[in-house]
Amino acid sequence: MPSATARKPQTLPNDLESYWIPFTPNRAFKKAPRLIARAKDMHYYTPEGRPVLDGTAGLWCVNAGHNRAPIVEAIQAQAAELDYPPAFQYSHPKAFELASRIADLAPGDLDHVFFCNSGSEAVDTALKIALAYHNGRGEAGRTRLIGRERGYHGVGFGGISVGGIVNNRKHFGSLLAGVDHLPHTYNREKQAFTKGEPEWGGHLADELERIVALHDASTIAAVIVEPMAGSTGVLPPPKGYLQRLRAICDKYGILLIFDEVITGFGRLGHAFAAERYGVIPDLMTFAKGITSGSVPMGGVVVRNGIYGAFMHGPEHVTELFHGYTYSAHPLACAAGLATLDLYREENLFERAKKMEPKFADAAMSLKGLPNVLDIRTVGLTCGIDIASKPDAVGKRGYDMMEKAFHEEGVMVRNMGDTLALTPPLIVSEAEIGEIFDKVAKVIKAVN
Ligand code: PXG
Repeated sequence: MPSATARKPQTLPNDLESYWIPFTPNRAFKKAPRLIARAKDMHYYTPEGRPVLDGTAGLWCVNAGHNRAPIVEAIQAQAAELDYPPAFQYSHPKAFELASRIADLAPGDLDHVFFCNSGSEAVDTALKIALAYHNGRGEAGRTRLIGRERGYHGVGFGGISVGGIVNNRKHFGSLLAGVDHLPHTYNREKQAFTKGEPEWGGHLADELERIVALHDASTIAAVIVEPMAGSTGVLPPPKGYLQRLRAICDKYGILLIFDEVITGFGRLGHAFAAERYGVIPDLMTFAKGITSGSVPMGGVVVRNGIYGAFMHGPEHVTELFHGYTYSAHPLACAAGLATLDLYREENLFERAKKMEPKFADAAMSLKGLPNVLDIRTVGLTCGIDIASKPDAVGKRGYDMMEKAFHEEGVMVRNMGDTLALTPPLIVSEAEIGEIFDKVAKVIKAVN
């Protein structure tokens, strides 16, 4: 006899109240839930079995496509073999194997990997390494962190402090002290309907010179930017911008951090955006695509000189007082190794690069539809700005996302009134056509 309190398996929850859903209007969701019960390759399936084409790779993470057999099998085997060894003072072989594989993929001498469990943790880790690096070298005055307007670096206090999204900042007090921001790089007048990197805007990197002049280089630890700003609507870097940031950071001994949580693992047609732009940052964060979304994992890749700067003093003393219980969790490492194998066997990064022009053409075919103000593309990524309703900013974007899911069977992401399409890298040409046809219908239908 099952006990009275035993849980029954259920496909549809009968109580939606208890779960506080992140970054979601809870009351609207609970009136018309968007539930997903399973997934395979390019599709999600609702509990009723209705297919929904995945135009967003989940939240920009399922780069290899859903529930791929080699990843699923690697996770299953790992769960049966080793659940958890202590992450501090002990480790397990797959952690070292995965770190070497990531170091091989990363450009230049980005050769050391610190693991954590999310993009937010990766950002906090990178900022802390930057501060500790200067501190350990006797430049303890270098404490300022420079972010950028319209930047998204997750939701930790470090990430929201250097981030540049007002709603993510304004409710949460005074944040980190000593933070400044570069201007964002978007200008619709100069850049509208650009495929790839815009011609205009490279000079905005020189704003870092102004910030250095204001605070003095001796107070600045690091600059952090997304090579392509994802969450605020897909803003590819203007031509020459990242190269100029690198040169200014070098001139003043400021560390450059690329937040590659979205751009890592093929999204822009390369292992990392650093490779696409030929710019090697000092630290590089990753998450999402490392396991194709299957198990939470994040991390920071660090250049030799930075890692080396910590490796001195008595050998029994911990070099960096930082880490997480679940750093390099066996399930995540097993998933990461299987995911990297799959990316290599199926040449998924190159595939993304080859598909980029077709994807861009399909996206630009939406130019001229009602309310479409701008379309930007880079890699397998597209942002579409929709005119806001004067009395309800974000409403059109929200309605389009909802209609796309419930009526057209396609998943799109809305950030306010900007739609983002970022499909898994296995997307076919026909599926690209299907995604944009469905999005066009939705744009026409919502007024
Ligand atoms: N940095 C960047 C550049 C990100 O895009 C994070 C850090 C934080 O990662 P975690 O794993 O802590 O969520 C992100 C996350 C969207 C969207 O649609 C973007 C993210 C997450 C959810 C939604 O814009 N990026």
